[in-house]
Amino acid sequence: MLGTTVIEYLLVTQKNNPMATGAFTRLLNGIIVAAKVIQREVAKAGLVDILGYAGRQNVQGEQVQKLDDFANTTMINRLQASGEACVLASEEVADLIEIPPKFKKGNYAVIFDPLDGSSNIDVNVSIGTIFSIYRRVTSGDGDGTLEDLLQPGYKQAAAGYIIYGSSTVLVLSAGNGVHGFTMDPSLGEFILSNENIQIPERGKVFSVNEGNYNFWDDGARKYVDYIKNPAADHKRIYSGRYIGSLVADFHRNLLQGGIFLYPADHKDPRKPKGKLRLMCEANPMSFIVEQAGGAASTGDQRILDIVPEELHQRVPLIIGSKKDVETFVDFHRGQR
Ligand code: P6P
Repeated sequence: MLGTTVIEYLLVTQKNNPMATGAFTRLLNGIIVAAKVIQREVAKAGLVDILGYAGRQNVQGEQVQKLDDFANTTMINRLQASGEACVLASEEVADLIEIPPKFKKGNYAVIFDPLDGSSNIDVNVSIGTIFSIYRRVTSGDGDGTLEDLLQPGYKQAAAGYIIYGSSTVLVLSAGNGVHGFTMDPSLGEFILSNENIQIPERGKVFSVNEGNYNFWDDGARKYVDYIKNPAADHKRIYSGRYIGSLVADFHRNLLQGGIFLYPADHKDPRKPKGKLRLMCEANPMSFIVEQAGGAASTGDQRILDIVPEELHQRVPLIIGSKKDVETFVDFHRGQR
């Protein structure tokens, strides 16, 4: 029912699940509160001295902006305080993040990108928080371990993102479809606005940084040449839309149809598999897109089947409308 808050929605859906104890709702409430706090800072980022670089680099070797730090600390604090997480990991932090003794430890492991697309902060482009939730697999009620996090994406209990744009929208899937909740600033609540989102089977938009064209392998180049050719057998004119913020590009394609590509490229020998991270970008977005009827692949395999080897590993990401992703895979495998 539209007009429902996200917590009311969870309580209703949880009511129908005898296994539900309220733990998941308490964990997600931690993320919701963090999102509200982050959104407040993002909204005024241009007004206070929170812009500019914090003068340090994150584990990816990228300059960290102050808002990155703030979002990271906020997510960590709220998830720890929820009492429902046993271990955390962040795109901004090299190693696992433990739950301090003063907090109860729960049965969920959470990995997140606290502010993805943060290089766009200074130019007022939409950015977002991305999160991925797993059930712990280690026994006991003590600290979680790397084993609780390095699970293949198909084992996610839930995944979602918050996009801080013209409006602030939480998109969430707990395995029963994908639902969007838009922040009502007058209430300070996320209100159900898009129930059971389904991505069109084929889109008319492609999102890729063509500046990397000469660093791609043949399959990626041939695919992009193909969709840019209106005389090709797809019989449509694709529009190129690339914002350079995964959450923004993904969200548009989820609602309107389309394909986002960050193929492997040979530009940076340190990143032979492309730029995007498996655990805190590719897996959560792939979980969501499959729940919405779409697909996500490296070109060689389904993203959600990848058995992770390390927290910050990178993967090629081809994601969006099912038929568009399938066509890319054909080109990638040299079958077209
Ligand atoms: P490029 C932002 O830094 C990010 O991780 C994603 O949000 C975005 O899709 C991608 O990098 C953009 O990368 O190399 O095209 O600037």
